[in-house]
Amino acid sequence: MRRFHTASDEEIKRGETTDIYFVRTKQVLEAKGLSKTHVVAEITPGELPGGLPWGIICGIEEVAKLFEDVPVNIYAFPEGSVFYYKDYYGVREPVLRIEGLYGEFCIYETPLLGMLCQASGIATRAARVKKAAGDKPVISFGIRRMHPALSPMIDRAAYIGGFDGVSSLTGAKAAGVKPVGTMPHALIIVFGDQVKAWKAFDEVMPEDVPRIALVDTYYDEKTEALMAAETLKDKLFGVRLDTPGSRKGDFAEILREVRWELDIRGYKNVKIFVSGGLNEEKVRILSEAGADAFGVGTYVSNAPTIDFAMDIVEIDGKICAKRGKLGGKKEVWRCPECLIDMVLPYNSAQPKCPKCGGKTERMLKPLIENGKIVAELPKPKEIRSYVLKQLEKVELV
Ligand code: PCP
Repeated sequence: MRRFHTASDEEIKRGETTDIYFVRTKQVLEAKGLSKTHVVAEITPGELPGGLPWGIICGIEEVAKLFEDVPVNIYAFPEGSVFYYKDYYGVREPVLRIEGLYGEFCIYETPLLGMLCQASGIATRAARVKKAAGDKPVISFGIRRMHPALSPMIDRAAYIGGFDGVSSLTGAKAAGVKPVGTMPHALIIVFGDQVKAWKAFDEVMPEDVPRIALVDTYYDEKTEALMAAETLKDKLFGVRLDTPGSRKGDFAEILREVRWELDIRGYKNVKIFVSGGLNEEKVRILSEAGADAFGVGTYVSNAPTIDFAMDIVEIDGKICAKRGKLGGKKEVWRCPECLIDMVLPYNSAQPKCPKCGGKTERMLKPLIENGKIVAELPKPKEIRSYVLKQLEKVELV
């Protein structure tokens, strides 16, 4: 009997989260002796949500685990790679290619797309928020907005996208980092007194937990921020403003006031952490207004999915395609300097970068060979560094 309405690892691995029409397709092909048809299938993105100029591919490690022991070959963009809806010449770019007997993998199209569409949507929004925040820390606070079964995937994708930390225990484990957090309003309300709550937090928490006092529960943020500074003195690392929408008004102005009042009294070292209803635009504005760190939840954990689709482009070596898609096996060549892509028929010569004339590299790298994972699956920390490097070369618009 299922405790929660979530699929187990075993059910996902057996392909039981698939759509019924793939099960029926397999039955028909088997009945008509066509399930051993060798196909080449490619995964391409539709237009990115809101017409975004680029995305971050995420979920590749899970795809590798899904196809482990499935006798096919898969070539994919390395996890964390920037991808585009269309290449430099306007050709839609495949981010993953599967080669094998269609009957062996047809039921896995649904979970495959699910793993890429959601995680890439989250990583893409996280990368945009991180780019808006620059070097300032951004923490993922969004698990409470989504089903808890997804917490490892959501926080891992936010971290890979460039976030500096995540709040959930399972998410931190999946990202290979320690969970990050401050204190909830509940702590202050149970004490019924913010000063008693801050002092208790300081007395009980181990040294390595930064003393970040929540300063918007009962009084004005400016007042509570000074109370926190006078209460914890040099032990106060920062104050968190999670100002309720009804009181937010000009949040940037509130921030400047808090900064001024702390500085004029010598609390220049006290950081200002903001959270609640943040998106990339608000992060940019509040950063300019003096915020030192951000807690971002819904905007990232509930990010729109990327509209990836899988299409067969070769049958038994013969080129084919449905309307709206381009037939034949392709390669994506990228200039690592300009992050410019060119999609070419597979056997085409290696092109030069149309912008800098530099050497290009293949992006569809071996992931699975005959069911065996052949790619080094990097740690989330390494993938995050790869993403941050690429973010230096792309613009938000
Ligand atoms: C929550 C948390 C973040 C909010 C939610 C998540 O605040 O502290 O600020 O961010 P989002 O708005 O981007 O989804 P509350 O539930 O108001 O407060 P508490 O911190 O007391 O849990």
